[in-house]
Amino acid sequence: MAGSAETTRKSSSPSRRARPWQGWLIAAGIVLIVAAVFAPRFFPATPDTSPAAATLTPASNSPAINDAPAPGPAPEGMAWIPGGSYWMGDNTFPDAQPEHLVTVDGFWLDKHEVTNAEFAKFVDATGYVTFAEKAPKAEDYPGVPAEKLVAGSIVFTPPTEAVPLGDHFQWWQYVPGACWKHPEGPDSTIEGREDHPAVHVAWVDAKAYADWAGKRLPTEAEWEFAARGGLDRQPFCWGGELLMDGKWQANIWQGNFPNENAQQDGFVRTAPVGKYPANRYGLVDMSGNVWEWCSDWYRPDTYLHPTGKNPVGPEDSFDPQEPGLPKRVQRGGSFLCSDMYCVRYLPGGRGKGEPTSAASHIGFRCAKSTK
Ligand SMILES: [Ca+2]
Ligand SMILES: [Ca+2]
Repeated sequence: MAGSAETTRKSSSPSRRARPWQGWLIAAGIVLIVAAVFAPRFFPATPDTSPAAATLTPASNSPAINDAPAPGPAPEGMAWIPGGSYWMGDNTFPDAQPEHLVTVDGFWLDKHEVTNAEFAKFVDATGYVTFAEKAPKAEDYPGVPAEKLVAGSIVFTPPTEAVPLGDHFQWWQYVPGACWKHPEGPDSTIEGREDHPAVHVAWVDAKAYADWAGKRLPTEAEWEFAARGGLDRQPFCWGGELLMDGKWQANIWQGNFPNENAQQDGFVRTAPVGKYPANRYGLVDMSGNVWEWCSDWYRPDTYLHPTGKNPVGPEDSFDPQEPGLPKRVQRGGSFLCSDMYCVRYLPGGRGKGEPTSAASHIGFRCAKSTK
């Protein structure tokens, strides 16, 4: 200790006479300072295109929800979503980070998922046949025997015992004849479920419905803005806690997935739309019940290239889990989501599906622009 104190004392003492090498040091220091100040003006650095550079930090910005009133009376069944800036994403999901500031214009959004009754009107008016109702074409499935090429869809078929969660074939089954009119297969019906969300609707079917209705599918950014209901980076559409006053706020899954559904929220499969409280924009079932198609292509790295205002997603799709299959975004999770298996019922969670794929937990709702 004594030695170091001595050294400090010596070095902090002003020297009486500068030595020649000290002068050179001072001159070199001045040159370096001047270079540091002026060099960037003449030699600009390569633009930093890293995600961190493209993304504003959450601490420095706050969302700004537009306060302009709705531009007119709401179309039937739709809510005014005012638009504004918000933090999109959820850093707890690998494909929903980084959280980044996004701006969307105001728009209309269906208050609830499109119901069986609504979908039936579309089919009655147009004679539309959904993808799940069409037999797969032999040329699309070379080598598959003709007797196997039957129309159908994927139905949640829970096992009776606990199974490893890494193998979804343990609870998903291709059921011939399953479609929106027969959600669990040919022997099932939507009678009595007219106010449940339509399921087994592929992206192409949802778009056809939206076109017929004079609407469109929401972008992923619009969907998440609406789901958050003006709340800033809250984990749930309704706030910070899973239950409010001890009550479930969404139709998801309770119990051991996939074999035991404790149905504390009252429903094993789909629930009638609007069984749970609406969020601040008057929207119901933005979490759970059924997944909802968005217009965007899916990529896990979408948020690494944020575009700021009214983003419409990437120009192409890539899913590392199935590289050859282009996929569209789904949002909101379903009645099968739980903290044990699929937490993607959170407003920032993302899902994905091939545009002609359907299942018993996939539906949609529509948006409409103001112009
Ligand atoms: Ca449930
Ligand atoms: Ca939903």
